[in-house]
Amino acid sequence: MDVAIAGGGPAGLTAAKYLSTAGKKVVLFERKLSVGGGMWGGGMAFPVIVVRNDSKHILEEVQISVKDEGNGYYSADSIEAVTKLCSSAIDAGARVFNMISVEDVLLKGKKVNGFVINWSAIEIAKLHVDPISIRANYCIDATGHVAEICNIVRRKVGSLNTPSGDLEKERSMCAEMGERTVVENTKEVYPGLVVAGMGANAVYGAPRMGPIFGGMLLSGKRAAELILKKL
Ligand code: 48F
Repeated sequence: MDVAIAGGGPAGLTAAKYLSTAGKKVVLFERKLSVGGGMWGGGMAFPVIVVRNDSKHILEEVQISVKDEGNGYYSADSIEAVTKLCSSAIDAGARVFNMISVEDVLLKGKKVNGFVINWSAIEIAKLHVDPISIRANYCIDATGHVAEICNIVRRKVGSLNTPSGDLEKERSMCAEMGERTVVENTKEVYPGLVVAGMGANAVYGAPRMGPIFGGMLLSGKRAAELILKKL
């Protein structure tokens, strides 16, 4: 593959959409039965998400209706947002697999070179079944707060491209700051591995956010742009 993505939340789906639209061969693995991650639940399970005017174009590009709430804030239906974002990625050519967990990475020299994957059901049941691997020129960690793939790489190689070399601690909620930093922190955290979405703030020690999702969308787009420059 050109790009393999771990996690089908807003950041992973947006990255898949832009990379596929640019003609890249993209695969996305989602552990759960459904993609969408934290986006389904909107804010406190009311199916509404909020974005700012800097990201609403990403929703509009895939025909998601947005409502002007004033002061530069817009709302959208979270169910419509997940479903249209995912179908736009698939329409553009991305292959999305649900119920598959990324459990490890392939390392070639000092570069992440693909994922080791297994069925989530096997993982959950703790069955002794060997996984398979897939090669990709670039990988994206879009696993959310847990930043699972960055944690795996950190354990394997000892040091990431962060100020301390380690994963920093995610900071407490500050939506305004988090919306900005999640885009700034979307980086190649180790050669071949870009971290996007909430994982980017978790890895670089920036704040979490509430039901504001524009930063996640912009982060997914930025991950795609970073990778497109390299491929
Ligand atoms: O958590 P998630 O929605 O990540 P995101 O795209 O967006 C974060 C927001 O939803 C929210 C927020 C908004 O302010 O803070 O939290 O950064 O989606 C991550 C997806 O990755 C899947 C997980 O099931 C979820 O759907 N996932 C996690 N680990 C793995 C995985 C794994 N090892 N393999 C495959 N999928």
